[in-house]
Amino acid sequence: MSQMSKPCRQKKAALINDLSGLGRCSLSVQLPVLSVMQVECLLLPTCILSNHTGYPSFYLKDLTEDLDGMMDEWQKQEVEVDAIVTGFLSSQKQVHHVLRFLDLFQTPKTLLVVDPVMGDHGKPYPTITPELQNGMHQLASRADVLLPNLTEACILTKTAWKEQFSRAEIERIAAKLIELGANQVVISGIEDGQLICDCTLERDGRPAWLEAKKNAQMRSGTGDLFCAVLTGALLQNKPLDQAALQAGEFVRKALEMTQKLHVPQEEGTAFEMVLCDLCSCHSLS
Ligand code: PXL
Repeated sequence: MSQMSKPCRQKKAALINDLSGLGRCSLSVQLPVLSVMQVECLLLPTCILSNHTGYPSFYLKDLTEDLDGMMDEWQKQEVEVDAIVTGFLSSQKQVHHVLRFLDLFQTPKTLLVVDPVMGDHGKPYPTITPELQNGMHQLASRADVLLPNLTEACILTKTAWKEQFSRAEIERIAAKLIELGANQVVISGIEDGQLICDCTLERDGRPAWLEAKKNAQMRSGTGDLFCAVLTGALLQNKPLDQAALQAGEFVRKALEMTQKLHVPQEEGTAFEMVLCDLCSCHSLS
């Protein structure tokens, strides 16, 4: 068969996350990132918020009751995806819907990326209940790639929070996340003095560290950006360490630009200013 007649296919990802109107997080950052990385995105919004929960108040419209109807229609359309990416869930009930989504659309070839969105800086987000923590635990156990920040990694492994962890301690936490069932783990955005680090661990592998000089304060939405770039890179068949490196570099550059622009903390990361860095044309295979 000639090269010309070889069938080509664009990669597809289902994004299960909230839609926050203000503050640049979740679907509103993941969609542009993955689109520019040439991935077709199918969106399953878990809830709609006026703004993310880091603002002093927020309006939340829960879409739990709508998820089954959306999935049923997707099933009728015989939707097939290369990746499923999960993020912010508003309740334990939504975990059950995500598990049903996996039963319907996950195949042995599907990459399941779980971002167990639950908290930051040692504190759970205001929407997190003990039941939802248990649900996230269940979802994390099924992940091909699990992407917690250090707060979420501690919640999932029932590790008491403290301001400073040694690298050996963090590696043990990563190992516990693998024991939980995840195949690959990246604990991202670990602040270590003047450094910002990511710890990666693959099942049967050894922990590896990526580190860069901290160039700006962390902001909400950086985990969502990291997750989207990493997923896009994995869908371009890059190995985990390279994908994490690309994701980390993108977030750092976006944060640096955000600082230069004096963007208020709540308004998140001005990733739009560096989005074109991700835009290289890849030939289809
Ligand atoms: O960036 C994580 C995130 C996602 N979705 C909502 C949030 C947050 C963090 O605050 O509030 C609604």
